[in-house]
Order: sequence, then C-alpha cells, then structure tokens
Amino acid sequence: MALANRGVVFFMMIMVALRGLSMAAVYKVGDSAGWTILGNGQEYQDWAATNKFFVGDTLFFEYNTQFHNVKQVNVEDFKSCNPENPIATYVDGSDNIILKSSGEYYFLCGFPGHCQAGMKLHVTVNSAANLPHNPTPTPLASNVAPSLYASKLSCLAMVVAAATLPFFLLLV
Ligand SMILES: [Cu+2]
Repeated sequence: MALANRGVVFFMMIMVALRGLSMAAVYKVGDSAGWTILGNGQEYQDWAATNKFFVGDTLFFEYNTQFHNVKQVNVEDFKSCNPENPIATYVDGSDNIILKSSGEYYFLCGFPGHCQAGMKLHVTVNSAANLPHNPTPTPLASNVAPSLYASKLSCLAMVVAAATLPFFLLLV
C-alpha cells in the first residue's frame, strides 16, 4: 500500500512537471534570425503563419538595440507603419511579451523605414488556453520553429503520460 501511494505521488509529480511545460509556449520571433530586416518583407508574416498562438504564450523578440525596437500598435498604425502612437514600446533587445488575451496583436520596429522593409508582425492569439496544443503535425511541420516543436513534444509527453497512468498504477 505504501508502495502504491509512493507511485501515485511520483506520478503526480511528473504530471505537474509536464503540465508546467505544456501550458504555455515561448516563440522566438523570426526563429534563429530574430527580429531584424531580413529581405523580402514577408518574413514575419510567413513566420506567424507557421505557428498557432494561444493565450499565455510568449513572443520573444531578440534584436540589436542600436538598430531596432518593438512597438505594439493598433491595426491602423500597423497598416501605415506609424510608430508614433504605440500601445507599448520595448527596447531591451531581449523582450518577452506575454500574450495575455485572445485577439489580434500588431508589432512593428519603430526605426525609420524598418517597418516598411518588413519589420512588422501580426499574430492572432487563440483563446483555447486550457486545451493542449494540437500535437498532430501539420503540412508545414518541416518549417515549424524549434520552439513550437518543443511545445508539441511536451504536449505529446503529457498525453503519453496520461495514457500510461492505468498501467503505471497496476505495476506499483
Ligand atoms: Cu528595426
């Protein structure tokens, strides 16, 4: 009986640890390139399209503060690349922005010309915060960011752990 109790406690500890891993994901904007001027102007739209964001997730912007910053703006200022009326401004060069509510988020770089050159990011944040992220690979899986991959793996680990619970309890 004592053994069984220890097994249950051990299992609970694993579940708590896995839950902590899978509840929220951190997405590095632009993946390895970070937040910068990349080339064709579509990079961050393409990057956003390969990810699915949920409330509680974090956008991590990494950039050289001499050349870039991050401004959250409204949709009109996003369209017109206007940095003068920001909702929030980030200048640390390694900014973690937690997506606290569902909806549309718009970011741009406030340095002259950078938004026009493609340093602008629009993400849609979904409200299904309590559901595990979809562990099924999408057709875009080969392009998926390592950070997303990690979150998918942790969700998968949680599903596997939950599925093996009955067997685990039988063993102890
Ligand atoms: Cu910039």
